[in-house]
Amino acid sequence: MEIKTTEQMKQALRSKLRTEFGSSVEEASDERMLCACALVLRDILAQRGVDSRRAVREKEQRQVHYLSMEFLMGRSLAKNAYNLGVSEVLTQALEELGFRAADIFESEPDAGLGNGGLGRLAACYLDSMTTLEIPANGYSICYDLGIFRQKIEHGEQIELPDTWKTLGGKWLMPKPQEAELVSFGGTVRQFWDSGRLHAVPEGTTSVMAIPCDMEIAGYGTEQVNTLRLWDAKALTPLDMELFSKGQYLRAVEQQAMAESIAKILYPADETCEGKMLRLKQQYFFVSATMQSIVRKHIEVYGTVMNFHEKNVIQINDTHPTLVIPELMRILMDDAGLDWDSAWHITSNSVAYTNHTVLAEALEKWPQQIMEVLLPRVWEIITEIAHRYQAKIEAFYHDERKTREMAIIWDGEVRMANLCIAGGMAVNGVSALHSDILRNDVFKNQYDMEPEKFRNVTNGIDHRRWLSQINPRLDRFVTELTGSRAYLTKPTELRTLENFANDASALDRLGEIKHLNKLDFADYVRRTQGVTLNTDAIFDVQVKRLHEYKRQLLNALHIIYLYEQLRDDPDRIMQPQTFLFGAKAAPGYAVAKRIIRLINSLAGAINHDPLCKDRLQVVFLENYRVSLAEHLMPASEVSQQISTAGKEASGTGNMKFMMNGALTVGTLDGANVEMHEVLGDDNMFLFGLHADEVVCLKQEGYQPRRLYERDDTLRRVIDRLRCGFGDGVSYEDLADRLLAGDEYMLLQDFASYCLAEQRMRLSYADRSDWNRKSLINIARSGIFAADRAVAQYADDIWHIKHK
Ligand code: 26V
Repeated sequence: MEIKTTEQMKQALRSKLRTEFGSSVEEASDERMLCACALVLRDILAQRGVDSRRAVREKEQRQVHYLSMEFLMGRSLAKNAYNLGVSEVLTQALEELGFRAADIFESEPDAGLGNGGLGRLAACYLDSMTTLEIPANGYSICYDLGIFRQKIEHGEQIELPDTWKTLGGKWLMPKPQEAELVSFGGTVRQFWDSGRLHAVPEGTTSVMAIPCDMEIAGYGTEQVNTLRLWDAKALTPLDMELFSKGQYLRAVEQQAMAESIAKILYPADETCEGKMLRLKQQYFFVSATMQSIVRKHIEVYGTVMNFHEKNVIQINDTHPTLVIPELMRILMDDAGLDWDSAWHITSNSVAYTNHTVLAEALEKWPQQIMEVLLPRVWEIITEIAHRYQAKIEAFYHDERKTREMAIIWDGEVRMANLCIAGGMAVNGVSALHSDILRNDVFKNQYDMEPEKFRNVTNGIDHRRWLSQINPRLDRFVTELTGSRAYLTKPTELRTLENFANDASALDRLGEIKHLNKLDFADYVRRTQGVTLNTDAIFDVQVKRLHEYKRQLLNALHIIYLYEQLRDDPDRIMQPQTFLFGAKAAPGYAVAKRIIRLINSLAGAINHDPLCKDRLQVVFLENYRVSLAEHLMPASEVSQQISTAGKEASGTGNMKFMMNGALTVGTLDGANVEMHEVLGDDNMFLFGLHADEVVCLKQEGYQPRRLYERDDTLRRVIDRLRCGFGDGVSYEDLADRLLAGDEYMLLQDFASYCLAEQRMRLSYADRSDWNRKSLINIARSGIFAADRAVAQYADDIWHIKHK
């Protein structure tokens, strides 16, 4: 049934409530109504999905398969309604049925199947790939529990399970008839037959992978793509043989083992050493995905020989690296190809995106675990490693390079090296990051095969991150640019600059920001019971908590302001409200201490009458996609202050810019490209550049010298040691800075304080500030995911797009 009018929507909702829940409209709670909405839209999506897939088969189109351990989808109701063009009728229908539409949208849980930037990027790209009419599918795991919910108790992070599926699962369509079997362990028996070496696994344990599909709508297109999430099920509910022998626990053990695979998303940011379950997750989703792709390919083409012409496998970081040996395995063991043919197909199908240069984050797996868990895959990896080594030796004749570039070394498998060896392309996610990959992290590989290396600067879904979440700004843009063309042509935002000297337009922009701040303050009061000072600058740092992102530097600066105020209580100053949001990996002790510190600092400042209406610090609990959606429109200052060279790109930076916040930041990741379009006038840069960081490290960085020489800095660090009146000392953090300060906070401290000061000064001239804000929005179009995805399609996937 087509749904075009409010009446039709009401009818569809009523009927869903009756048939799915045996409920009338009057009986339905908000949650139940939310489910009805999801099911109504899912029906439309499912129908379009069938048509889209048929078209791909009939036209024999080339397809993209985007593999990622994480898709941080957030909420889907508003998104799907927007893309299907039924936002207004849905809102209207809900209101007429006696519900508050806003409450229904707000009652949807986030699908938090990701940790941070990497997972959110995958979600934004699904939207753009579909909007650009690229036949594309995402693949991941259907985690029972997404990223943990964060509570703050006595200033400390508490982790709670995230049971998103009860409501969020309504978008999923289980397809048990398309299940695949994934095998672990056992041994490999090899034998020669008909002139070919056969490999047959024996004594393996199998787990069933059941696809749960989420259909993805695009904007302004009938096309629908699929996000396929694999759920894990045991082959049999229990082992009857053991059961009848009375061994009840062992009888259900295998089932529990199988189903633990899709139980929970790893909260990353810890090294994977010895995490057997994580490797099981990786192979489980990779193997199921590749079997499913090859099976469908053969259904259409009857051969695997043209696999690489019809499919491209994009892998999001190294987590799905096992696609390389797995595709080799399927092509050789199942399809009967020889090594060279299988290698030709594989190495022309797979492309790899790198998302970090932090040494501790480059994935390595102990050989032993691989050997035991994946014996056949291990054999194939050994052979790839062997051949790659021969290639390196022939090219370099240099033992040191052979060691550095090796795929297997010292009993470990280096996943990035395997990706570069077995893939057709490698890309970084910002210009600076891609340069660092070429000139430093993967220099040897680059010198040997320069043609493989690319850059694709990240982008965000600007329809979600501007148009949907900031309706006031959306109307402003529409009016001033004279159309809604920016929704599919994000660089149209540029025409806003015609109003850079139009006083009334600038005033209106300031007014929009102010109203958004009031809305956000209202939201924070309702959800957290905290009252924000809406006359203060909203100065925001939201992202995962990590030392390299330097939330601690932000805190040091706040301590500095607080000390200034105590020295001179009559000081006239620009009021500032500092907002933080960040989850720390549960095992990352230092990160948790920094959260504790921010909360201590908030406690002291917010209760000190001296700070009233001048300084405020708020830690926003449980930062997630839906909270970001409330926050971005209200933000005025965006903190992007990582140590230069460490943040691969950042994408939060783009969301802030698009919503008119001004950046205080280092020349790191995509900030560099923001600076290229904005210039010094429209952002507040500070700190060492990436090359200077490297030099200073080489020369020998001595943070203690800075502490001794700089009185201001010394006071701030000493204050950290004393704590903030709640009996907690931060001596450990102070010592960490003095002893090593790996991320050079002390080095950048003075320059950071100056940048903040320049920012406050600029804020005082409101029309000038609004002009800068307008220019930020106007020039943010290049950071749209549509641009990034089009580049992937042109430069890596070689696939047509709208
Ligand atoms: C992982 C780990 C694991 C070991 C301990 C340290 C550590 C630190 C970071 C990570 C995350 C690696 C992957 C990741 O999420 N990268 C992010 O990807 C975003 C999308 O490209 C990008 O914008 C962020 O700059 C980048 O940090």
